[in-house]
Amino acid sequence: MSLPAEGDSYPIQDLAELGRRARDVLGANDLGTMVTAAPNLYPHMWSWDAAFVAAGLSTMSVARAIQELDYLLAAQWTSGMIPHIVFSDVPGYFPDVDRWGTRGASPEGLESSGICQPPVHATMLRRIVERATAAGGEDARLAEDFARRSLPQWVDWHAWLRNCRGGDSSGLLTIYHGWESGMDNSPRFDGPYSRVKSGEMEPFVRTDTLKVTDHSQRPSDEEYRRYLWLVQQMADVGFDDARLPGVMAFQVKDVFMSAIFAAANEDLAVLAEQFGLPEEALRLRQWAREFRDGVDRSVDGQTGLARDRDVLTGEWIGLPTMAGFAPLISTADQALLERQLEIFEGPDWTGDPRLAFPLPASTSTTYEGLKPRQYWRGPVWPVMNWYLAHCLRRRGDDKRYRQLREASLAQLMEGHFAEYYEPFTGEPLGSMDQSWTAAVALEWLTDNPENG
Ligand code: 2M8
Repeated sequence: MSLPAEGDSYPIQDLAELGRRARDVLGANDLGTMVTAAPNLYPHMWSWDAAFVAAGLSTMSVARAIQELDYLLAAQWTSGMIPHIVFSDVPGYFPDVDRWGTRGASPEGLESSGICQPPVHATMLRRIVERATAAGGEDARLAEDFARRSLPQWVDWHAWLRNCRGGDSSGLLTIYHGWESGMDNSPRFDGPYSRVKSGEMEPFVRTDTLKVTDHSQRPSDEEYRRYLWLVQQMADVGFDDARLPGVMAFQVKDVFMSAIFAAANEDLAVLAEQFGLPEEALRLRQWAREFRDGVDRSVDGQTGLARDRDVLTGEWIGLPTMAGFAPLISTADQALLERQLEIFEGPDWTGDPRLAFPLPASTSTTYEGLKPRQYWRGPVWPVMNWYLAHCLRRRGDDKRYRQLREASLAQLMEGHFAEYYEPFTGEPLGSMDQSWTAAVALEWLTDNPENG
C-alpha cells in the first residue's frame, strides 16, 4: 500500500489513539464558526458533511455540535432549501460564491451555493438528541432546547424537498445537478450527463486538481465543464424553483437521496412528537411512506437493485452502484430487505474476496466501469459505511452493524482519515484529514454494541 508522503505519525496503534487523532482532525478543521469539510480541498461547510460532523462533535461537546447545525440553519433560504455549501472566507475553492451568482441569497450575511444535498440532518439530529438525553444534565437540556427551537426550520426544509423536488407523486426526489446527490461523478449520472451540452460560458480554472495532484482521483475536465454549465443554467433563472424543470439539461430522480429522505422524515416525525408538534409528525410520516414506496417501486426485479430515473428521457438507470442499496435505508418490505442483504454480502459487493476490507465500494467491484481510485466511481467511502450500518442497526440488525464497525475501524487504522479508499489495497485517496471521516470514526468508537 502506498501512503501519501505528508504527515509523520501513521499508522494508528490502538483505538484510543484513533479517537485522539479523530478529535485532532475535527479540532484542526474547526474555524470556530464551522468545521470545514477538509483542510485544503474543501475549506467551507457542506450541508450533509455538517450533519455527520455535528454527530461526531456531539461525542465531545453537545454545545459545539449544536453550534454547527445552527450555522447551517442560519444559511437556509427563505424557500426552505438548505444550501449545499455555506462559504467561509477562506479562499481557494472553485466554484466560489461569485461563480454561483448567489450573493445575498442566504440571510444574516452568510454566502452559500444554490443547490441542496441529501437530507441526512434530521437523522443525525435525532442521534445527537438521543446521545445527549442519555448523558442527561446540561447536555440533555441543550440538545432538547435546540431540537424544540429548530424543528420548524427542519420541517420547512423537508417541505421544500417534498414540494419542490418530489411533489409529482413519484415518491422520488428530483436533482438538477450531480452535486446534489453528493455522489458527484457516480456512473449513475453518465447517461444524463452525456446529454448535457454546455454552451457559452465564462472560462474557469479548477482548484481541486491543484490540491489532489493525482488527477485520476478526481472528476475529469469535461465533467467539470458540464457541472459548471448546470450552475449557469440555474443562475440564469435566478435559482427559481418553479423555472428549473423548464430549463435544466440534467434532471434525475435520485433514489438514494429519496431513501435518505424517507428515513429522515421518520426521524423528524419522532422528534416532532417528542417536542409537541403532533400534526407535523403526521405529515412527516406521510412523506416517509410516500418516499419509502417510491424507492421500493424503483427496484429492478432482475438485479434486485434500486434505480434512479432520468426525468428527461423517462429511462430507468440500473447501474450497479451503491445507490442500488437505497432500500436498505428505507424499505419496510422484509422480502426486499433480505434480497438486498444477500446481494450486499455477495461476491459483487462486500463478499468479494479481493477486497482489503469487507466494506461496500461506491460501485460494484465486478462492474466493468469500476474505477477503483476515482472518487464516486469505485472507492470505499467511510461515511457511507457508517450511514448504512446505522440504518441497519435502527432495524435491530446488531450483527451486521458490528461487522461493518469492525471492518471500518480496521480500515481507518491506517491513520489518514481519508475522504475515500481504494477497495482492494486500502490506499487512502482524495483529501486527507476529511472531517466526516473523523466524525464517523468517533461515532464507531463511542458506540460499541459489545458494551450494550
Ligand atoms: C464532494 O463534492 C464537492 C462538490 O459539492 C466537490 O467535489 O467539490 C462530494 O464528495 C460531496 O458529497 C461532499 O459533500 C463534498 C465535501 O466533502 O465533496
